[in-house]
This record gives sequence, C-alpha cells and structure tokens, in this order.
Amino acid sequence: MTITITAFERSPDGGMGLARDTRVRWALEEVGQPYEVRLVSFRAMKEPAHLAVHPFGQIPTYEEDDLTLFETGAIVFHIAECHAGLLPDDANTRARAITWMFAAVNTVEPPILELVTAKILEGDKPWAKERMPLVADRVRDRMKQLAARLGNGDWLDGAFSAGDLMMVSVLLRVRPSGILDEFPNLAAYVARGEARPAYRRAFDAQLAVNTRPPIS
Ligand code: GTB
Repeated sequence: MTITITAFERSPDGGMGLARDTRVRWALEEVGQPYEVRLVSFRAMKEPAHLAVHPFGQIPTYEEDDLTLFETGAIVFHIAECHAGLLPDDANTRARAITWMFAAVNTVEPPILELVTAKILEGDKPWAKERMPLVADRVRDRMKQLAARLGNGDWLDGAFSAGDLMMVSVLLRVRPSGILDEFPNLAAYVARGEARPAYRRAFDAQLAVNTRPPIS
C-alpha cells in the first residue's frame, strides 16, 4: 500500500506549517504510516490532471491504491479509521472524538478563515478598518467557548485523538493574529500538540519542502 498526498510546491507561508497538508502529514506520522508527497504548483492545481483528484483544484489530496480522497477532515478521518492511535476503541468516546473533528472544521475554522481572508484579500478596502474588529470578535467568541470547555484539560476529551489533531491544526492558523495568546489555556493546548514527536516530524517535512533552494 503506497500513500501519496499532494502539497504546495511552495507554500505561501514559507514553511510555517499552516497549509493543510501539515495536518494530513501529522495524522500519518501519528499512526506510523509512510507516505510520499507529490508537489503541485498553483497553475498545476487548476489543470485537468489535478482536478481529476480534487474537484476544487486544491491541496491536499490523498491517494492509496485505488482510493482518492480530498478534504482534510475526511482524509484524517480515513487515516484514523484504518490505523490505531487516533480514535479510541470505546464507541461513545470514539463518537465524541469524531464530533470534535467536525467541530474543528465546521464551527471553529470558519470564523478563523474569515479573519485570515479579510486580512489578506480585503485589508486594503475602505471599509476594512470598521469590519476587521467585528470579524476578530467572532473568532474571540469561539475561542472563549472552546477555552471554557477545555478548561485545565490537556486534550478535549481525555486522551489525545484525531479531534485534537484537527482542532490544534485549526487553531494554529489564528496564532499570527495574536488572538490565540489571549487564551492561555488554548495557547498551551496548541503548544502541547506542536510538542508531539509526530507533529514535529510533519512540520519538519513540510519545512524542508518550503525552504529548499529553487530548482534552476
Ligand atoms: N476544506 C479543504 C480541506 O480542508 O482540505 C480546504 C483545502 C484548501 O483550502 N486548500 C488550500 C489550497 O489548495 C491550501 S491550504 N489553496 C489553493 C487554491 O484554492 O487555489 C490553505 C492555506 C493556504 C496558504 C496558507 N498560508 O500560506 O499560510 C495557509 C493555508
């Protein structure tokens, strides 16, 4: 069984690990599955060969024998279902871990993406100064709720799970705004995720891609 994922040929973040291949790499590292990476340029992402594996012309994708997947939530879920280490055995605990995966991508990530998009694509608009604080406060509302639920816990529901992997990945994206540090228990939660050896391996692998010298 060969697993191949796709990633940016060069991530716009220069290797900060914020592109979504990092969460897939992390899941694969947690379960000890080797994988190969096919790097794609922004241009190649919109061409028929890549659109055949990702209908929206994005990364990452996941190929394993005759199975092709896109959407990081689905990819990480598939990895967690097929290999031990990311989802608990007990049915109810497992269902709750999956719930946290959905909460990460469906409830916590959208306001964070809105903030990132507002900054990058709308930062120079005349109304940006007025809108930005509203968008940032919507992120704070979610952070406040999540921080209250996490409390003093190390992870969201007992042992580390795919739910934490997705949530930490999503929260990493808010750190550059400074909002994560307004919530010390969430900042510590993210740091715990980053300290996991599997995360370090995933981060280092994407960093190596994004800091390699240009091909002349
Ligand atoms: N919902 C999909 C999933 O979870 O898989 C979203 C996939 C997605 O947004 N992919 C992005 C992409 O391919 C890369 S990760 N974008 C190119 C395009 O749409 O044309 C998003 C991303 C990009 C860049 C940074 N960065 O530089 O900091 C961070 C995250």
